[in-house]
Amino acid sequence: MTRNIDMYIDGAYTGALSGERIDDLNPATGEVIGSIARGARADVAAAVEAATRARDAWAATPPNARADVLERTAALIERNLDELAVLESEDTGKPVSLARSIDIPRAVANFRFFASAVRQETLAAHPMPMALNYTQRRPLGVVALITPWNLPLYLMSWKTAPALAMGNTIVAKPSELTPQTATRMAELLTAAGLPRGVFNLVHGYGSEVGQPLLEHAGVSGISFTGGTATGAIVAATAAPKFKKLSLELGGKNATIVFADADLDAALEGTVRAGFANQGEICLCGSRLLVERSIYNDFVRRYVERVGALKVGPPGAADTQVGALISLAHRDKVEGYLRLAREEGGTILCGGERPEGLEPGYADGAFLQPAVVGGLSPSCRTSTEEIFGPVVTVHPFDSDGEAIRIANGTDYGLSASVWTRDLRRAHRVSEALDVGMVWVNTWLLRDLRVPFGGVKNSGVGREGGRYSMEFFSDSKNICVHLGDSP
Ligand code: TXE
Repeated sequence: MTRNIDMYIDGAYTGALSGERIDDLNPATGEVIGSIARGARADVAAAVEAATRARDAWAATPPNARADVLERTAALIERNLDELAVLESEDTGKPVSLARSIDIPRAVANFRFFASAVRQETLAAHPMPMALNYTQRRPLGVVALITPWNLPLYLMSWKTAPALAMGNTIVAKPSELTPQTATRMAELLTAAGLPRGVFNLVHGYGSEVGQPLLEHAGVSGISFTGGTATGAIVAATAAPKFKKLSLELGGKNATIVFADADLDAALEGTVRAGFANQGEICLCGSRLLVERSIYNDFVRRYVERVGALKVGPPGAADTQVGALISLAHRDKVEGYLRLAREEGGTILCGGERPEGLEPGYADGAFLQPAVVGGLSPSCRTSTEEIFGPVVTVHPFDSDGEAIRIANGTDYGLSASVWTRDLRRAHRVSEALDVGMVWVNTWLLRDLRVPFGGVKNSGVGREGGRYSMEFFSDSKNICVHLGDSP
């Protein structure tokens, strides 16, 4: 029984004007679980028109009233956590347990955080001897939110909450591979009291729906998360039209383990960093750099732990690694494992399609997590984003060498550093060309901090006041206070 996954425009679900639809596949079983409205340019136009009609009234809604809607949305997402976790897992192949513990709770947190942030928002004043300057913040207007398939509700809510908090209206486009939770979120926003037309959702392929959305003159700002290649298309389309743009793109993040680290903690943290969400997180530590004096022993223990990760049906409680997002993506990852061998690497564990999965999962996009040794840090396998359960391991002999290897890719998103020497931790962290560094941990998130990367990992920052500033324009008003003009 496949369900209709429709677009949400002007407060109502709707199919595409063309009547065309796309299959929504469950990557763990290969089954068609839904029929997605295949939007196109005309549907984007209808969505932007609805957002434009709703724009001024929502902008004029007092921040506390906007915050109330966000808080009610958070409560509704929390109340529907189990259902949303299953939908998320069906679309992505990730373990239900991961969606229940990370993806959906983080969506709740995103809405709560920005509800609180907008209630507390303060604006600047700059007094002069004969004048007073004060800063106002105004919404951008209609914004486009375009999100990827790896953390669907987590990232859609991360953009939707601040955009609404700052008074914008929205046309959102989730990945065509993972449409379900964003579609359900639209309904929950309405149930929370969001007026019709403030949040609109279009489904379809990037080239058929995403591109027209970028091009639409009624869209003032674009927040995009996805691949670097697509990010370049988004930038090339938006820049000449002077639309405000935030780009969160790919990564090839280094995890650096020094000999003096708490190695048990480092083992735990680096396995999670490498393979959480099947390695399909832009922040995953896909390059493991280990100080030579402990390299053999640490890598032996690491390979043992990775080899023991339970790959299985997403619904099983003990599954740690679910299915990749699609068979095509698994092919891409397997292609990189072939390249790894061609480049002189040795597969130390994993990289095979698991045998003996329960009936119904034999056609799923499963792959055993792989660790690859013996590669040059500068080869393609070690420097290109694979975005799957593959980690390359590399020895280093000095802080300087570790920094050079870590900085030796076109990406610059994040890194983690494991050491007990905090002077070294600060020194190495400052030397890494990335947007975010974790020391003796990974993916510990405070929603106030700036999130984003450098180089091919993107432009701009989201999170806390960075999101609020992105989703608004500031205006300075200078008032002369003297008698004489
Ligand atoms: O991203 P895409 P996907 C990386 C990772 C992954 C690659 C592809 O390398 O393999 O991106 O993942 C829409 N105009 N990351 O397919 O293709 C598309 O429909 C407008 C890192 O998710 O970039 C989808 O909704 N929109 C990333 C969104 O863009 C377009 C997390 C992302 O699609 C478009 C996920 C166009 N021309 C993947 N073409 C991270 N940094 O978190 C596509 N889209």
